[in-house]
This record gives sequence, structure tokens and C-alpha cells, in this order.
Amino acid sequence: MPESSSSSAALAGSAATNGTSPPQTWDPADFEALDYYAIDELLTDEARQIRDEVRDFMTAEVAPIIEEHAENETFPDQLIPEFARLGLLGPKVPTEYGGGGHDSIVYGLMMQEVERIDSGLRSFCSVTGSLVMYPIWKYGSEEQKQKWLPKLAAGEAIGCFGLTEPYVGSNPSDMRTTATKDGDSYIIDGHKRWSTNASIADVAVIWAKTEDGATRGFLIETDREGVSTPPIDDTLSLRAAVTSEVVLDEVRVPASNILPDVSGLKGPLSCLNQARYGICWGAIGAAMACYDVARQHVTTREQFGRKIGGFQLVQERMVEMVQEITKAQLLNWRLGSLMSAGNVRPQQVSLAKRNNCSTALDVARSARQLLGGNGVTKMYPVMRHMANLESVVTYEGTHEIHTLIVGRDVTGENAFT
Ligand code: TGC
Ligand code: FAD
Repeated sequence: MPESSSSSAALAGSAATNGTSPPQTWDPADFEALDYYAIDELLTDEARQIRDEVRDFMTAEVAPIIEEHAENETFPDQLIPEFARLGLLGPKVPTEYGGGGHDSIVYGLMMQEVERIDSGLRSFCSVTGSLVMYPIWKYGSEEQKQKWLPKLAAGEAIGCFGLTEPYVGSNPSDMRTTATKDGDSYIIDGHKRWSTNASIADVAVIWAKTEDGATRGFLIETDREGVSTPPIDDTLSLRAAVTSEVVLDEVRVPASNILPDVSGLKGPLSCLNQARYGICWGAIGAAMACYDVARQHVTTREQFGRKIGGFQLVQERMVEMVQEITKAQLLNWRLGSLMSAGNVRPQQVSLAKRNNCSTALDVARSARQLLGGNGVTKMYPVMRHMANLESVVTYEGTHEIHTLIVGRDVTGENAFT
């Protein structure tokens, strides 16, 4: 690996171009995907081909611009048509509605490759495919499907998902947003917080309680009177993504905007299964990126007259990373096989979400340490991944919530209440 290359110099920014700074020891073009147990051999040719196409695009077109977007807190919306072209928006939705009609392994590989560059961009894809298109496809009327799915898949419309509220996060059964029937309409009143994409969305999938106490889903066009979506712009994580509030001030929607085919908390929670599954793969994409930066660095950087990769303590860190990433990759592959066969249980998704997010965070922290002082600068993507992963470990159910979901499953005892 050369000490500096044209692309790494371009990426290094001001820190690396300073004459007194050491050369950057990492180049995204030199990425080698960790595959210690030859999981590649378990994939179909088609899955490999799709993964490689997404990988090449993300490396060539997104890696060079992502730091700037994260620094400026801007979402690279010029990528939306390209994401649509690559099939990243609704990969599992049937082709008749504009989706990719792919199995869960392909969906997972796509999310892995997007998050290898940035978790916020994977968030955009997860929300579109799993939290907006999935409920419309699974629970929507034919009219709702025809209206929204092709546009969402083409990136011509953007969606968001509102479950969390200012006072209700881990326990959505306590939600305060209400939907009151009024003739042929519903009046939706409430406040959602932490809604990815909301400020740029055309449609919001909003979960609200009707007068009988049931949780129902509503498709709310964001240009309706009473809807506002102020961005949450003080985040230090997922800075290249859009995260917002959704304020619903007595918003009137036709009764035909209700998702007809689901009632109860299992509506939103079943969408979360799909998104959590994508996160399982995505987080390991981020971990693979951090590991690879560390690999490139320790095989280049010298101290005490030798490559730091020759020190036993450095090797231990590298081996820990390889071990944990490999275990997580195997977990993903098996989970994907179960999901593709329609045999997965939500608790199995929870176990993988819990494991893979904390693994990715540990790998990012370990890689950061191997980079020494320069590891805290923008010369390397590792601090950005680490900060992003703090959200990833929290959203879609925190680490603790997934512990309690699996704990309830294996003991039969409910520790939530
Ligand atoms: P509980 O009694 O367990 O379940 C109520 C009903 O729901 C069913 N169910 C599920 N169905 C499908 N998939 C799942 N994962 C399900 N989990 C539960 C269950 O069978 C039951 O059905 P029924 O027919 O018997 O009524 O409900 P609970 O109130 O005890 O709550 C369980 C708990 C705490 C695990 C749940 O509330 C939970 O998962 N909390 C975490 C909340 C969460 O994950 N929020 C995420 C918000 S969205 C987000 O973060 C997007 S980030 C997007 C991005 O940018 O990538
Ligand atoms: P709380 O539920 O208040 O939890 C605070 C702490 O208490 C956590 O550590 C939690 O683990 C712990 N805790 C809570 N209950 C228990 C318990 N019973 N036992 C042990 N510990 C417990 N939501 C959406 O609806 N749509 C989105 O698009 C969306 N996007 C997001 C994007 C970002 C960047 C972030 C950060 C969040 C997003 N969320 C979204 C919200 C996310 O799902 C919630 O933040 C998450 O579910 C946790 O809820 P909370 O923040 O209210 O924390």
C-alpha cells in the first residue's frame, strides 16, 4: 500500500496536506472486504453481483463526498436517483410495485455496502424500504400501493416513519398521538420526535391511537394543513442524514388514508423487524470499513523501527475485530436465510441487532485506538462511523430493549413491567 495516493490526498483534507502531518495511511480504493470464513461462497452469483455493483458505486461516488456532507450536516440528495437506480429503495418490495423483489440476503448485502460508507445513508434506505414501503405494501389498500410504492421506489417521493414521541420511545404502547374519527375523515393530533427523513418527506407513516385504544397507521401527506417537520439539527451523529420532529396539529386526513389491514402494536413492530434486520447487516458494513482502515494503517505505520502490525498487542486487537466481525457475518447470513424462507422470529432479529450494533461500536472504538492521534481527525472515517453507531445502537430498539426481548423469550418472564 503506497504511503499516499492521489485519492487519499484528496480525501485527507487540511489535516493531511499540512507539511508537518504524517501521510494518511488509508485509501478507500484499497478496501479489502473481510471474509475470513469465505461467506462469499454461500452467496448466489446474482447476490454477489448486486453487492459488488453497490460497493463500487459507494466507493467511487459516495466515499469522496461523505465527509463534507457530514461536516456540513447536509444530506446528499443528489444520490437519491442513483440509489433508486441501484435498487436500494424497496429491495424486497415486489417488482409489480417498482421494488426489487429480492430476497433478504440481497437486501442485507445492499445495506452492508451502503453503511460501509455511512450509517445515515443506510438509514435513508432502511426507512424508505422497511418503514414506509413495507407497511404500505403489507397493510395498505391497492389504491395506496399504486399511489405511493412506484414513486417511493423511484426516489420521486420520500417517506418517513413516526412512532417515537417526545415522551415515548422504548415503550410505544404509551403513545399519545391520537386519531379521532370525524365523518369521512380522521383528525390526527400529536407530536412525533426523531423521525428520519421527515423534513424532506412527501408522506409520513404515522402511528396513532384511535378512540378504541387501538394503534393504527395513517399515511399523511406532509403538505397537509397542520403538519410541520422541524429538523433536529444539533446532532453529533448521522450528520449526513435528515432527522426531524413531526408536529401534527389537528391534521385532517380522509379515512381512506388509514392502513386498512393492521391494528395494534404489531403493525409498527412488524415494520421494525424488517428495518432491524437491515441494520444487522449495515452495522457490520460500518465495522468492516473501520477494520479495513485499521488493517491498512497497522501494515503501514511504523514505530520503534517496525510496522505497528508486528506488535503482539496490536495483533490482538486486529484478531478481536476479525473474530467479532466474522461471528456477526455468520449470524447475518443465517438470519437472512431464515428470513428469506419466512421462518424468522422477531426475537432472532433482536439478538442479531443487539450483537451486531455493539460489535460494530466496539470495532470502531478499537480501530480508532490503532490510528493513534490522527484517528480523532477527519483524515479517517472511523470517528464518523463511531459517532453514527451511537445512534444505530439506540434506534430501532436500544441495546437494553433487545436484551429484554430475548430475555423474555428465553425465560418466559417479562422484565419490561
Ligand atoms: P408486546 O406485548 O410484546 O407486543 C404487542 C403486539 O405486537 C406483537 N409484536 C411483534 N410483531 C411483529 N414484530 C415484532 N418485533 C413484534 N414484537 C411484538 C406481539 O406479538 C403483540 O401482538 P398481539 O397480536 O398479541 O397484540 O408489546 P410490549 O408493549 O410488551 O412492547 C414490547 C417492546 C418493548 C419490545 C416493544 O415496544 C419495542 O420493541 N420497543 C422498542 C421501540 C422501538 O424499537 N422503536 C423504534 C422506533 S423507529 C426507529 O427507531 C427508526 S430508526 C430508522 C433509521 O434511521 O434507520
Ligand atoms: P428511552 O426509551 O427514554 O430510553 C432511555 C434509556 O433508558 C435507554 O438507555 C434505554 O435502553 C433505557 N431503558 C428504557 N426502558 C428500559 C427498560 N425497561 N429496561 C432497561 N433500560 C431501559 N423513531 C421513529 O419512530 N422513527 C424514526 O425514523 C427514528 N429515527 C431515529 C433517528 C435517530 C438518529 C435517533 C437517535 C432515533 C430515531 N428514532 C426514530 C427514535 C429511536 O427509536 C428512539 O430513540 C429509541 O427507540 C429509544 O427511545 P428514547 O430515545 O425515547 O429513549
